[in-house]
Parts: sequence; C-alpha cells; structure tokens
Amino acid sequence: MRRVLAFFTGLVFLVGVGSLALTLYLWFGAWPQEMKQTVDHLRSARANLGKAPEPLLQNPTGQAHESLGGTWQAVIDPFSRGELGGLAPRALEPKAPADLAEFSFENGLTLKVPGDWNTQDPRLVFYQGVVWYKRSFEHDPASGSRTFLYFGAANYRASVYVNGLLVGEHEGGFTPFNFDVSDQVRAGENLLVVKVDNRRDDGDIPTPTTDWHNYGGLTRDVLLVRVPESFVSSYELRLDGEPGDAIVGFVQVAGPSRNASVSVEIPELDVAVTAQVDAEGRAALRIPARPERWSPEAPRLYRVEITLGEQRITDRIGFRTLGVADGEILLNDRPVFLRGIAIHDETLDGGGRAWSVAHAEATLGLAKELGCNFVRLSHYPHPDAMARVADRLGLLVWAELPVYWNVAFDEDDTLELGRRMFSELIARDRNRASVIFWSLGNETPAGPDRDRFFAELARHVRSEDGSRLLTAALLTGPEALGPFIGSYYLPALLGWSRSEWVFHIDDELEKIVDVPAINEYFGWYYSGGLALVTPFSSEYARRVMLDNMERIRFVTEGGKPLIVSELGAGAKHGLHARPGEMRVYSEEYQAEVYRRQLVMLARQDAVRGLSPWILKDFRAPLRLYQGVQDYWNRKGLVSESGEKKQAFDVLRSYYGELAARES
Ligand code: GCB
Repeated sequence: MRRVLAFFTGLVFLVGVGSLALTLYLWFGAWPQEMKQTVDHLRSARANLGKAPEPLLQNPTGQAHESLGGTWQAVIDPFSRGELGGLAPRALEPKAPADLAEFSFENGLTLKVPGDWNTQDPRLVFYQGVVWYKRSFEHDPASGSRTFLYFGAANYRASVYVNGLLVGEHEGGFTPFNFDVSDQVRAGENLLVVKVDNRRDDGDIPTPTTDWHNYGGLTRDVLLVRVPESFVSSYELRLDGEPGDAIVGFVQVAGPSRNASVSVEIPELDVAVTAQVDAEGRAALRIPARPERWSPEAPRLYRVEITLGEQRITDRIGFRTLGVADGEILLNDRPVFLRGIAIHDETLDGGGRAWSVAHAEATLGLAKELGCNFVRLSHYPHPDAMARVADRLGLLVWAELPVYWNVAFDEDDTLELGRRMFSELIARDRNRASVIFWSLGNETPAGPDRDRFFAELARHVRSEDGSRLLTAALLTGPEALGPFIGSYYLPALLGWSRSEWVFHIDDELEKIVDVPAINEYFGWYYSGGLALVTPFSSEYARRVMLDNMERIRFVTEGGKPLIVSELGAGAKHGLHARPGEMRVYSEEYQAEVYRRQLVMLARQDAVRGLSPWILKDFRAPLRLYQGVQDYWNRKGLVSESGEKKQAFDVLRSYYGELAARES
C-alpha cells in the first residue's frame, strides 16, 4: 500500500514539475517560434473574442497619422473557414513545400482599401459572407507613445488581428472604431489581418432586408495613429446659444496624466487659452468670443488648434446656433426652410461606395447645383468627408442611423447596439456645424416596443449631444393611408372629390423627436397599389391623384415643424413617354409627379423643408424589373452614372424660386 502511495506521489510530482517546465519553456524557452505564435494566438482569441474597441479618437486625420489604404491581399471565405479550429488564418498557410495547406493569401485576389468588395470582382457583386484582408506595414513604436489602428468603417462585422493576435471586434457597418494596438505592434514589419463579414441577422441594425445594396468590406480608410501616453481623445467647440457671445465645449484627455494642461487656439479670433484637466481628464471650456456665424449663405470656418505635449490637432470649425420655436426651425435665431435632397453613399460615376473628399465634393456639388441648402444622408452614417465638405459648401445635414423598417425593438442587445452606433457617430461629427439633425430611424412600424426603443435611444442621444435636433422619418403606413384613401381618394375615383384631402399624421414618435418627418409617395406607389385591388385602371387612378394632389393637407399633432423626408417617382434615364401618355418609369412621368408634389407642398402650413427621394439612382437588389430597374432603384434625379433626368430641372427651378424669394 505504501509503495502504491509513493508511486502516485512521485507521479503527481513529476507531472507538476513537467507542467511547470513546459510552461516556462513556452514563455521563455526556445520552443519553436511557430508553436509559440499559435499558443499566443489561441490565448488572444480567447481573451479578445468580442472585445469592443477603445473610445473613439476624434479627428484622427487632423493629427499625425498614416493611411494604410492601398492594395491589400484578400481571400473570399464563403463558409467562414479561415479560423479553422480557432487558428488565425496565417497559421494554415504553407511555410514549407511539405506543409499541409488549406489557406493562402498569396497568388490570389487583391482588393483596394478603402472600397467595397462588390465592385472590385465579378464574384463579389451580390456576395454576402466573409472576406479576409491582409497587408503588412512598417512601424517604429517610439517610447512614451501609443499606437491606434483606426477604421473609418467595415461592413458589417470586423475582427482585427495584429501579428497573429486578435485585438478586438466591431459590429456596425457605417461608424468608425479604433483599437489601441500598442501591445501588439513591434518595431519593423507588422502584419495586419482583418476578417470582414457583411451578413446580418434580425437582431442587427439594419436587418438583412433593405432597399439598398449591402456593400461589404473595408469601405473607408484604415489609419495608424500615434499619440503620446496621455492624449486628447475628444473635444467639442460650439457657439453658446444664449446670448451667443462665447464658445463653449470641452477637451477630454485619456491616459495616465491627471494634471495635463491643454491649449486651445483660434488664431482668427485671437483666442489662445490654456486649460487644466480635472480628475476625470476633462477640461470644460467657456471662451468669450463673437465669431462670424456659419450659415449656408456664408459657411465661415475657423482654424482651431489643440495642443497637448507633442500631440497637435488641427480642425476647421463653424459656429452657429440651432433651435425650434413656434413651428419653425431656427438657424442663428432665424427661421430656415430646408431645400433638400436625399442621398445614398455611392459614387456619382457608376455606383460603389463613396469614401473620399473628392467623392463628397462631386456629390454635394451636384446638390448645390440643384439649389439645395440641405441634404438628407440616408439611411446610415455617411463617410466623415461628407459632413466636412458640407461644412465647407454650406449645406445643412441630416445624419441617420440605419434603424430601418423593422428591427428587433424588443431586444435589449439591439437597443445597446443602437446606442453605441450613435455614440460613435456623435464622437466623429460633433464639431460639424453642418450637422443639424440626428435621425433615429426610417419608416418604423408603430407599437409599444418601438416607442420604448426610440424613447431610450433619444434619451441617449440627448445625453451625448444636447445641441442638435432629433428627427425620424415616420412610416405613412395603413393607419394614415387607410382613412385617407377611404375618405378622399376612393370617393374621387367615383367622381366626387372633396375640396380638401386631409392626411392625418398621428404617431407616438412625433412626441419623441423635435422635428418629425414623413415619407410620402403620392403619385407613385399608392395609385399603383390601389389599381391592383379595385376595378379602376392604373392610368385613371394616377390621373385622379395627380389632378387632386394640391387638395392634400397634412395635419400633425403638436405644432412641430414638419419635414417631407421622401417623395418621388421612378424613371429610367432616356425612357420617354409619348405626348399625353401616362407611362411610369418615363422621365416625363417622374417630372410630372414632381411638379404636382411641389404645388401641393408649397401649400402646407407645417412643412419646413423637404428632401425628395433621391439624388442619384442607387444599387438595390430589391428592384427586379429587368430592362428598367436591373437592380437599381430608379428614383434618382440623375442616373447611376450621373446623367440628369427631366425632374432634376423641375426641382432646380423650384429651389431657385424659393431661394430668390428668401433673399
Ligand atoms: C422608402 C424608403 C426608401 C426606399 C424608397 C423607395 O420609403 O424609405 O429606403 O428606397 O421608399 O424607393 O421605395
């Protein structure tokens, strides 16, 4: 018995010593490098799976940074097999001729970053799944500094690996995120691998079905940003509304230093102040100043410089006030009427995701040509270049979260995701004078879960930024349309039209936002739909609607200013109707719908702006009418490659008249 005991004691001792030796060997010993890398990778994968990004660095391009844009190697991975057994894909790549190989970045696809993958390879046009990206970069981590990897956007989920180690993951296809990779980068060559998956499910924002294309990939720039150990992570400068003689805001410092002093300079205003941060790293600012106010007519921007030690951030900021009172939207205390247009994030020259300053200048330049002072950047956050260029050109901006149609309003995780997306968007754009609206969502079906969801989301947005107006595009669904059709449209089809057609908008969401908005398609959808379920021909139904359109009156609750955030009709560029012919998808019919709509809208008391749908034809896999749509939504005022349709001029002359009347 004693022998057995001694044997087992010895065995336990040996196993213990053996494990200790093995652990020491793995950590410090000459264990084959490959094996150690694999173990490190597995550790990082366990530790950092789902690890959220660090708080967003504000204005990375306004400080020392390097773009990692260019040509990256890529692998299409339809079954998401690249992490076989939890391994980083690089571990599966062959290193010697006899190695078993199931994966390789070499000799394959390359993709441009930034850019969607769909327009870069015919196999990827409608692809929804995983693509792996890889590139290497040189780095020299100076002591006393931290290194961040900043992604402008990756649609929809991204997992980021530096030198084989998972550093974290991000969800959400349109907002920026960054990771502090100081512990993973090394001097010399570094390897960056990113897994991007553009599939979404019902708990996501948005859900899988949308009327726009699910462009995947690293759609915006990837940056390497080096900051000191203690650094300015965010700041805000804006004009104090009352009485408008001070610039207020804050500078937030992150890192170990708790008694840093930051300097803020605005040379054109003779402002040079130094502020001490508090125990939370925050310096509240109130700087007496009377800047010239930013407006669409005079989009004055001031150069701002923020310095902390070796970190120097420059920005160009406009100062204006914003509010609502007595049914008006007030910009610099004066009522403003929004002459707008809705825009999807695609380049003007043939589709594909837009990302650059040049893209933004082309698109917003066209909006200016149309006579706009306002753009609705639908249905998700656009690249930061859009708000920056809008600042310069003098365009007011509606920025939106893709809470589109129906999302999982009853799920806490979905609400949390919405909150985080807004935080990322606000952190990025909080200093843009052009941005006046945060839009909570688009055409969401009413109900208690939805109302609770939006009330929470609105609370969150107001707590992060109380200086802008909240809006949302309401769904003019059956509740509003049913009574309208029954009381006015049907009787008119039967030959008896009432002098006023009341369109009653009644949605709980109106109470939550500051400025409600409606999407309406008089002259397009409703007539076509009605003809399908009544004996009336679609031609007759359309004629009756067009002829009576000016009788329509919107009635809202609460006396808030109202925006018509969508109206429009489809037309294929170059498709024409014969004189007098009622032909949908012709340029003439689209132009006629615009003419009638504009007469009707000019007579609405509550309406303080409009953003017709939409500037340019955009990719939409929902649109299956071959020969006409071919997977494009045709409601653009210009075609997918920028050719103007007749309706462009109709809206341009209307906006021209409005602007002339105002000046
Ligand atoms: C809408 C949606 C928008 C669509 C548009 C259309 O109401 O908000 O996303 O693309 O109608 O063309 O039907």
